[in-house]
Amino acid sequence: MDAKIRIEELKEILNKASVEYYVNDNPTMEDYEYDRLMAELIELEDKNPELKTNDSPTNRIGGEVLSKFEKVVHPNKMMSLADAFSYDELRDFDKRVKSVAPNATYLCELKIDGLSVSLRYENGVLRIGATRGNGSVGENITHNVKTIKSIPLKLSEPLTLEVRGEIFMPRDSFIKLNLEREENEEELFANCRNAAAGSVRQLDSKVAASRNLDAFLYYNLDQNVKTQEEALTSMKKMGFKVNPLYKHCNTIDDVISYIEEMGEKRPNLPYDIDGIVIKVNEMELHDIIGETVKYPKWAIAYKFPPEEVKTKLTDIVFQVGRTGVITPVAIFKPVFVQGSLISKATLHNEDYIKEKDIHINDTVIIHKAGDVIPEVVKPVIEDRGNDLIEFKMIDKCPCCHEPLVRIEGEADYYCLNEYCEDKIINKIIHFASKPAYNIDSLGDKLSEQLFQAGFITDIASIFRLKNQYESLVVLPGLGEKSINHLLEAIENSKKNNLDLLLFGLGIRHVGAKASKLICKRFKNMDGIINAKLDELTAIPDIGDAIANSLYEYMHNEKSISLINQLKELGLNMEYDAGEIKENYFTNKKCVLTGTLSSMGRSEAKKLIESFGGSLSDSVSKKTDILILGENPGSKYDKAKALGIYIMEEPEFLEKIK
Ligand code: 1X8
Repeated sequence: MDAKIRIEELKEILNKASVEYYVNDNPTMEDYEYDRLMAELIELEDKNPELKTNDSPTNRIGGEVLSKFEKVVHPNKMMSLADAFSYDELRDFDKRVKSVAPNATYLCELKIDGLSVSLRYENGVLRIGATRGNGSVGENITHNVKTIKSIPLKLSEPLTLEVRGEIFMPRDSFIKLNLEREENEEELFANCRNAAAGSVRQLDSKVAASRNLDAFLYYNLDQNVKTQEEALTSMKKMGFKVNPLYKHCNTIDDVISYIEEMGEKRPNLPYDIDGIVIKVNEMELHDIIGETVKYPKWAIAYKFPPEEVKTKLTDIVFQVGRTGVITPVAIFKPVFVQGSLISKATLHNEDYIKEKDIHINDTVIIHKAGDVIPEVVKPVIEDRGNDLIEFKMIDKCPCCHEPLVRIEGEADYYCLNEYCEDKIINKIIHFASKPAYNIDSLGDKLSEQLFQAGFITDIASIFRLKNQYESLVVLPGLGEKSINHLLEAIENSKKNNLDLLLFGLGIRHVGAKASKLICKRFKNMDGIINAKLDELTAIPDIGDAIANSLYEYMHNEKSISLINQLKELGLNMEYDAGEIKENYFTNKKCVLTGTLSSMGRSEAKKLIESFGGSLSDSVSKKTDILILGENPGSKYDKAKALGIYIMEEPEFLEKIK
């Protein structure tokens, strides 16, 4: 048979089977048969490359590698939505709508927590997939969009149109991905949204193809339809995946009932949602109601309050930190909270547990503080059974069994045994970690393995590993390649700036920020060793606790011996302050939420710091600027509530020049 005819035939069969499988949840073909036909198509296209077209399902496999993302100008601006955080705000929205369009009704849809995408089809063939970017200009991610199996590469009719929707990663794919990353000691994604965004922003489409992304479509910009509901049903007919949980509501009270109902469904959905989108259903009213520069006035996003989930607290265990501090940790039945599966949370100390009246076997409420760190909010008293076990603080170290000591005026218990294994291993892990000495490829698991095998005994021994090459390469799971990689990373790290070393030493109370301030003041390690106590407390933002702890550390024989060994091993002992140029960001405290399209978080941080500003993780009253990326999290809501200046990406790029 003519290759061209067979290719067309295969494309049609495979694309149809894909729609049934991925869009309609209605498999019509055995996997085996699908794979066999796909293999035939790949072979035919390999032999006849001129016959490979944009709509070929072989595009799903990925393989295209770009050197950079191209910009795409959106023919129609991609607006964001105004947010509502309460039912009162929704009722205000309803009043505003009804004042100009008394007959309006609403279409309510789930607000998918992913990233917005615009898809352009020409004559029925997918040509461009683009991110929202700043609304006017996005990035061309067509190569990755084509790997998303529920997005049709070809429509059944030769239509030219733009549709919009949300690319997301289902929760189970996200869990699987993070498990794999954990195994490979790669950085974990914080939630489904970040994982989806990280996958779509890959130059190599094979990566996106391996990530099991999915997409719901919810806007159709080019079909003449009378209502939003009709837009959804017509998109569904064209082969797009449309979320079925939408509802047409005649009144704002109906809208609120729908929100309540979806709020209850939310924890059990297979994907993350962060709210409900409410749109005026009648298209002809959209123009009458109008829009602001940023938002359409005919739609609003109701944002769910931070998710709180109930689970059973099954045990309280104890961890020994690098300073010897003993931390009780709650173990509970694993639950999904705002995009990640969690099974434990710190309980801080004995007083905290007593104050909150937390018992083993309590049902507890869990949420994420600042959107990231899981926290036990409180026990549910009315759910208590007769199996409660009262919490008891231990009096011996769970690792080395030495008696614990509670320091006067402090809530914490400490293990003071400097040979306690857990303490040593956690010191080493902290030293090598990203925010500290940042030794790439010496992750937690490898640190622990090398400690257990006796190769690493303290921080200095990391830099002597190179003398044991022959014994290292035969360790299970390692080998020449990974050992070379590790030793190279260790050698490279020796050039690190002094503040990373000071923080890496793990001196109690001396965090990353304090380390920088101290290094700035004393310039080199000898200056810090010889610093007087009053010179330390004179540094702005360095309090008595930090100063005393540092002073004590620097007057301890063992610490000095460690520092001398590190000096001999060739670690940099000088602080390079970098040249601070002054600009708008000098002395400004910034927080970033969402993803910037022009740079990663660490690059933004470096830039801000080069001008003498700072970038921290959470919003507080002291924050000066919230830098707003794409798909912001709850930091945005908090900043708005605190009246903090919100800076969008174009302004950030302008001011950071
Ligand atoms: C954003 C989203 C919309 C919808 C669902 N999820 C989102 N993240 C929807 O309309 N069903 S609309 C939207 C926007 O306009 N920025």
